[in-house]
Amino acid sequence: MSGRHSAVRLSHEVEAALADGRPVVALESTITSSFGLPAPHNRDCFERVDRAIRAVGAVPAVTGVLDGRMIAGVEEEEVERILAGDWKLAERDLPIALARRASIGVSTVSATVAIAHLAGIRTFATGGIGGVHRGAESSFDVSSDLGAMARHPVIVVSAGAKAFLDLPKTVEYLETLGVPVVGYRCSEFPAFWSRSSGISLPHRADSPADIATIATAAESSGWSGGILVANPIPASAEIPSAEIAAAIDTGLAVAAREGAVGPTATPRVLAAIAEATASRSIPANLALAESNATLAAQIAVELTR
Ligand code: PSU
Ligand code: MN
Repeated sequence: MSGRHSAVRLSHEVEAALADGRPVVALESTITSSFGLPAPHNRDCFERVDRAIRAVGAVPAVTGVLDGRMIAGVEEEEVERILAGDWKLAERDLPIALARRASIGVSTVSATVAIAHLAGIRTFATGGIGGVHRGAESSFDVSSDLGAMARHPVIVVSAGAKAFLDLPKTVEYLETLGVPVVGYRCSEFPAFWSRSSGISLPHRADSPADIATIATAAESSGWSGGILVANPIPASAEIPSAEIAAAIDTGLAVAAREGAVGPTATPRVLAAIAEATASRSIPANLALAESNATLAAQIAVELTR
């Protein structure tokens, strides 16, 4: 079992799919760890996303670090370990996790695009990307997800960025980095739990085939980085922005009071928002992750045509 780059261990299923040129969708493992969702919702998310990708005819490739190696795809008996991962790995943490032969590490968006790139996987489904945090003008807290998307040629399908971030600054920063952002059947940057943010996007695509064509054109234009596809949460699962706004304020206040900074900030705010919405934020999170998985799989299928 060795990837196109032997640094990445592929599951048997992912290895066979890549060798045959069949569609594969990378997944991050932070969202399905306790950093992203409380048990048992993390397992539920894992299973729903897995099923959604297979239903379209693609193969899911969960990324992370296992027994000192980067992985893309898990074997059946490894699922429990990846769900229980307790080291959140951004791209810059991968060298340390490998050097220390970490038993288990879960990948954020930045680590996932790095691993997918090495493994030759072009499409990735997540929930929401990390971005520019509110107050970044003093804290300088800007997720490494943004820079990683500019460096790795992977199509990232997300429901925008989590609305507790500074969404206008996140969109500006993506422009600065030169990352193409395409709204899927929408003209506004989605706000994770809500479909709209009031921030207009310059480009939209109305079919998976259109996105695949844009990705191919990006390559021929010499762009060596990725593309962000912004796919709004399904309307049936949406939480109105006025309602989620209050929960976000509470969540940010809790995280600030507890001094949650750096990699602990995002998990703490997510958990506090879940509390503040009496867990209503969780089914919304699962629905958007599933919807992103379906779209990513459809794009992956188009890319293999
Ligand atoms: N979105 C979620 N849950 C999560 C994350 C995003 O709904 O757990 C994770 C992703 O792995 C993302 C990371 O890459 O948070 C960003 O963390 P930070 O803000 O520390 O860069
Ligand atoms: Mn950060």
